[in-house]
Amino acid sequence: MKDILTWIDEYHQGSRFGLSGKILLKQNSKYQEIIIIENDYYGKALMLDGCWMTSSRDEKYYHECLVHPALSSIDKKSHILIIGGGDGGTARECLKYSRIEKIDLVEIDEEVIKVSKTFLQEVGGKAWSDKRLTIYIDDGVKWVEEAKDSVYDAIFIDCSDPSEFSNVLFKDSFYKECKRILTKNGILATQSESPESFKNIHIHILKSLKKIFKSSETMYSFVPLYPSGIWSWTFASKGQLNLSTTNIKEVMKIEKGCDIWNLNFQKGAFKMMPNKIIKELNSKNVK
Ligand code: SPD
Repeated sequence: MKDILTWIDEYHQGSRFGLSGKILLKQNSKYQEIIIIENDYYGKALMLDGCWMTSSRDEKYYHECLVHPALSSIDKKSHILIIGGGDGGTARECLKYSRIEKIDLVEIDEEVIKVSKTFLQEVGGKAWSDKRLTIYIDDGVKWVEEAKDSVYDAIFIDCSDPSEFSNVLFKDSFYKECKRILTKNGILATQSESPESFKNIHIHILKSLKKIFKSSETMYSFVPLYPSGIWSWTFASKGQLNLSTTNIKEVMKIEKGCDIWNLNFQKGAFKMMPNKIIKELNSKNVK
């Protein structure tokens, strides 16, 4: 007998972004609804509280862009913090660098990790068994507030879209605490939403980081599964950002192992800011 195919949609501003397939899991954790669907083209996809998070086919569009611009510019033994990232994709990309000594992954929802390990094994891959990775089931905001000054060389904010539950991860107070716990030239890397389908929050993130850090830069690319496709990642530092300048042998090797990111792709991606976003960033009317 044929499997029954169901449509699962993310509803967004009068549109829906859907996948059809077989639902492998639908459950509520303490924090959110978790769905896994298996689609012929995207593979297995994870949805949290009605929003697509990742899929085994297109996750590299997202994780490679979040991690490599930052880590290909850090040329020293490093201690990394990942906030969220319970599917393991960000940790997997970080662990490609031999100079990463220790990663603290702080995920509030243990179920996301369990479900990802069960259904999305290829996303976390070998990261889950790498001794450099330690998982803490905890609140990322509290973790950052309680961390000592200047302890992390890079912080990756791998969070969901803003919601009642995740709003705190987009606040100035949180970014200021991240700045405090970064080393002198440490880098904050965050997914910064879509300039199209989440324009207001996108502008808010860029303005906040520009105001709080000495330097910040935004790159644009696409994540096919997310509303409108176009997505962004922003990098900030209390020192001068010099992204992907450690053009050493290891970076070249990592580039070869990537599906999406490479140094040339990145060069273009940092020049892709749509004009309407430039205008809004330059306008005096703060929203
Ligand atoms: N619209 C979805 C934004 C989600 C960004 N985080 C995805 C988590 C993948 N590790």
